[in-house]
Amino acid sequence: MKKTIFLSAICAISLVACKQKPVEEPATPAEALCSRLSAISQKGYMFGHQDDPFYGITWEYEKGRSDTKELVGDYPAVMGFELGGIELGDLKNLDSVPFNLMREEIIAHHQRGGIITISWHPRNPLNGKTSWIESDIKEYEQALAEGKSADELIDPKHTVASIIEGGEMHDKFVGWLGNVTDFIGSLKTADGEIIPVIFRPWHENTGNWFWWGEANCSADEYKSLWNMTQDYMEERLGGQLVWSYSPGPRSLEHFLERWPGDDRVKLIGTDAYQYGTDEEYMAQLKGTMTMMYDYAKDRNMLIAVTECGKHNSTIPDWWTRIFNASVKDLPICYCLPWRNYCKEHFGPSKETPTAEDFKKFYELPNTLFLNDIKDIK
Ligand code: BMA
Repeated sequence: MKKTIFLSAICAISLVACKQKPVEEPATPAEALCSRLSAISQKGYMFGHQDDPFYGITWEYEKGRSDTKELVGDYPAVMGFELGGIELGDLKNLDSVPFNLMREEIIAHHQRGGIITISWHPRNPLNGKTSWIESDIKEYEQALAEGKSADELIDPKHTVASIIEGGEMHDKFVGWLGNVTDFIGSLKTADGEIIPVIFRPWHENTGNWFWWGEANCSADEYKSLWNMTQDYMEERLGGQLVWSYSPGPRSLEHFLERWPGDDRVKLIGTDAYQYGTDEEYMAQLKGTMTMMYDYAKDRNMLIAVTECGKHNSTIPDWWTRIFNASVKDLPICYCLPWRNYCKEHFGPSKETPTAEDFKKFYELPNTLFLNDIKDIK
């Protein structure tokens, strides 16, 4: 159902932010996507969903299916895809999604007028394990405690240092970047149109669970990692990517500690999952997004809730009372609940206790699904 256009205080805020950009023809697909995102954020925020076309709570790989569409009759406006595994040339990602199918679904979503965002949970180039480092650190510390010498062991916290310029894994890692770049570079329609992508590497870096997390590398090492990734990919993909940075900062100072730089990021966001009480989550989400908006608004940057959700939520009105209430007054351009699969879910589905509330969320004038945005250029 087409929704009425939402004009309220947030539009006024967005219009002010938007005015700063001189009206000129966007030169690259990424610039065109940025101006599209900013036009969309004047109408409301897009609903997105990770891995939406591949599987849901009760099904897998059935062409055309989508938990979102089956509940409300429309696709998410944004779809999120994950590249973990591509670095080694795997045929399927870490969640078993075949990369060839991923490419097909990305092209299909682009052609129906939707927007694509990509995350990457690469393996650890130093010890061959996963992005998640906590158990590697425990094992390492235990081995030291048992009397093993540090020389015989691999210190997992050395990972970032090992891959930046001068590190022993640098060349290997550049090869990994090559595989990521080749995949994203292959995202084109049959007539050669380049598909722009919101790319969100090295996310949640204010946490310690990934090898690029803040306890596992210095701020300078993190920034070198970001710059190396961005410079390599920009040189080869030339304006296909909208660079998105998504930490979970406690304050502006904390946010700025590892900030790659105003010239390096176009979209700022946070990954916001509810673990605590409703009130805590709402205050934290609103507070973080307000802080990010304060930073973004004078710099012609966009803001989004780059991942979100409540794990297997049984709070019946989570979407309207908790999520929408926290972000509705801010000009975020999208939110991206994480994936639904048989073991856990964060997104909507007719099988969940939040299904009826999601239908209300869909009807809100400020929530945008594919049909609401497909014609906004
Ligand atoms: C995480 C979890 C994992 C998954 C990863 C990458 O947050 O959903 O199961 O492998 O994202 O998609």
